[in-house]
Amino acid sequence: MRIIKIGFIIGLLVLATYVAISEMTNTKTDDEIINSIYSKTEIFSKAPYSGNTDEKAQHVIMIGKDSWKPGCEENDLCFLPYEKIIKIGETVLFVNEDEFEHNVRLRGDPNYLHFPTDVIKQNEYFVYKFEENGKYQYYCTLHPWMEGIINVK
Ligand SMILES: [Cu+2]
Repeated sequence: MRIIKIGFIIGLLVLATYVAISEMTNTKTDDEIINSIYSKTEIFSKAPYSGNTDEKAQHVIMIGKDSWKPGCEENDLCFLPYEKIIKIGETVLFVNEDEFEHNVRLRGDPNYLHFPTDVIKQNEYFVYKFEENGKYQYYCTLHPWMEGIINVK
């Protein structure tokens, strides 16, 4: 009887450990997200949207689901993460996970970070390399409540 109880407790512990580990691995790193996107699509050569570089990105910014609706800004969930700290010369991959089109433009700059189009469709990407340090505040012109910061140090 006692052995059965101990066996049951060990079984529960193993299960709890398994659940905890799979929870942890669900949170993907930027590297994992970038590698999985690059393995699915040749974004450098075939992307309808490009930024200012063909280099592989080191960082990801997601355009969050439902950010076309006002309200995402209350919890900084429009661009994810709201603020990203990167180094000079690093490249950011922007991914539109929303079902609506969006764009990315720096405050005080009439140009978009991507071309030739002014919108990024669902599940489309572009890459942008930041060559100079500074705090880059950007937003979506279609949904001006969508804001984010890239802090290049
Ligand atoms: Cu938008």
